Amino acid sequence: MKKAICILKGDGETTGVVRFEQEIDDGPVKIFGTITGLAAGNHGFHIHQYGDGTNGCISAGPHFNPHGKKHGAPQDSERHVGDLGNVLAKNDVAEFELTDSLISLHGPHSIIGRTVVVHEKQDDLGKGGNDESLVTGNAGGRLACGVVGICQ
Ligand SMILES: [Cu+2]
Ligand SMILES: [Zn+2]
Repeated sequence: MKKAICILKGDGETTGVVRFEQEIDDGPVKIFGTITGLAAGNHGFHIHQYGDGTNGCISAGPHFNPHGKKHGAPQDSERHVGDLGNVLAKNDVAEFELTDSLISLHGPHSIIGRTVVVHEKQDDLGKGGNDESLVTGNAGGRLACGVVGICQ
């Protein structure tokens, strides 16, 4: 079993802890955690390319996209590897458990050393009808982020 963890922080109130578990090497990754300080509703949730925080969450760069695809929903074949969809907040808090079969904790799709970002707005999953939708899902600002680290 491989495990990883990410602590989310930003300029505002938003903080969180996200855990990743991969039972078998090329198997699905379970993603679960809690993020607080979020307005009620959906918030875009992605793996961004770089683990660079020199200029806050902005230096994490674009969505992790090793195959040069367009932005999409987690269940789409046309998606960035880093596209994990949305997390839903109720009463300031998002508690979630997702499973993804494209990200990995090793190999070419490894997210270790890359950045998790939670966004201000809902990710439209590439269905927004404009160019930006196919790049970022129109998810808006970056509320909090953190680098994915190896966990015991
Ligand atoms: Cu993002
Ligand atoms: Zn994307």
